[in-house]
Amino acid sequence: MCIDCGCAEHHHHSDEHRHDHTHDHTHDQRPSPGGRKLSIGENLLAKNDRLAAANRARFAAQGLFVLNLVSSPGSGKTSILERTLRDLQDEISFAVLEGDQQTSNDADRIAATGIPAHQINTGAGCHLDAHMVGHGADHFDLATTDILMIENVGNLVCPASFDLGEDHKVAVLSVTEGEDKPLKYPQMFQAANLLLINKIDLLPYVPFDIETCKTFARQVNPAAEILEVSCLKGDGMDAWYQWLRTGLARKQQP
Ligand SMILES: Nc1nc2c(ncn2[C@@H]2O[C@H](COP(=O)(O)OP(=O)(O)OP(=O)(O)O)[C@@H](O)[C@H]2O)c(=O)[nH]1
Ligand SMILES: [Zn+2]
Ligand SMILES: [Zn+2]
Ligand SMILES: [Zn+2]
Repeated sequence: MCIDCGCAEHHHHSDEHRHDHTHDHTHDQRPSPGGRKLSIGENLLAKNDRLAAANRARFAAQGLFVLNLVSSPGSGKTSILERTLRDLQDEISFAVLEGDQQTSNDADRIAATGIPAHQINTGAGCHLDAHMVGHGADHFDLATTDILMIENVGNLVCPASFDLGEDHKVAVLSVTEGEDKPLKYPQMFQAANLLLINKIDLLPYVPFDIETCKTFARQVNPAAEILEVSCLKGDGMDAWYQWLRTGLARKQQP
């Protein structure tokens, strides 16, 4: 976690917000004055982990399969969601939480597919946290939803440290970013069970060695599954859809 960026101190928090959801939290936890920076981070993450556990229990009670999409800005998270929703919406019931610092651009793009979408603006904050997601989920009818997709703020650092109560983090890395990213941002690639290497339609135009990228990704996370996709052209998307179906079936079995 980047304790120094102060990201956690900036996100908006209104004490007047609704609390009709079940997660059990207090709003008065402040790190002790003069405490070490590390203990601020520890406090904050411990609080986040409690709220994430509450989210996870709530989602499990509904048989909801929950994914947290993480990547640097522009890797294609929203584009992948748009295509996935269009292709699978007759088969699977989705809801989408969109995290961005400003604008509702991504939620507007998702809403255009007809799928329920809610935008969370983090202001100066560079990641979603479990508290925001708990409240964000109140906007959906979870009982009739199969998969909740959470698109995190585009950032390869902070979102790695914040559990949202998801089943899996899914990392997206596009071929224009360089094959060394799993080594440079290992926390994120360790935290993600699935890596989507996106924009493979651009491989003829960029010096990106996909096998080297996979080797680096496996170096930091030997268990990760890796799929190559182009959400623009559709290549590889069926394998991703199959991964979604398998995960959902596992979640919904009694
Ligand atoms: N060539 C190509 N372009 C793509 C592909 N997927 C996404 N793009 C383009 O990449 C750009 C960024 O895509 P977005 O879906 O907005 O990326 P994002 O990860 O949601 O971005 P942030 O929310 O800002 O972090 C857009 O111009 C997309 O059209 C792909 O598979 N191939
Ligand atoms: Zn940060
Ligand atoms: Zn996006
Ligand atoms: Zn709250």
